[in-house]
Amino acid sequence: MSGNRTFTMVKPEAVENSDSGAILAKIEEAGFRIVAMKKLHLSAERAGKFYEVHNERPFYGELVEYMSSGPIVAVVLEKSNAVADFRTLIGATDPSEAADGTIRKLFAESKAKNAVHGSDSDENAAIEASFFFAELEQF
Ligand code: IDP
Ligand code: MG
Repeated sequence: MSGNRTFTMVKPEAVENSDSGAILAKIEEAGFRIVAMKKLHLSAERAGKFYEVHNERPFYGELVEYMSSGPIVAVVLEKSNAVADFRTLIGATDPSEAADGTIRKLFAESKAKNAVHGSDSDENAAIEASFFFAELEQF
């Protein structure tokens, strides 16, 4: 393996806006290698499970509704320092606070509809990748 891994999703509003390709191009240009990828529509139940760690937060219901509102693109990525470098590439959760040139600055609509997910630790990246992909689907 040439690096470590992170997990991302292109979120429903970015898929709907036909931004998936442009977002994936930015990700590859930044040196990330695509290890696994698929487009799918999460049920509210599956979205709720993915974001279970946030179930006490006031925005949890809105987040689950949004993430199950349309198809997403789920992607496992590989690069050295993958988790931290990907968080830098996507920018702050709220696009109004995201640095210029970041994916959220370029493509996000709001703090809720913020274009992409990014794992927050190596441990969660592995859990999130295995939520969507079997070991045999990751190259
Ligand atoms: P992150 O995606 O930057 O790691 P988290 O705090 O883990 O941010 O929140 C998960 C997701 O929940 C965010 O990406 C965003 O879609 C949504 N979210 C976070 N904070 C808010 C909020 O204050 N209002 C609405 N949605 C939010
Ligand atoms: Mg997070």
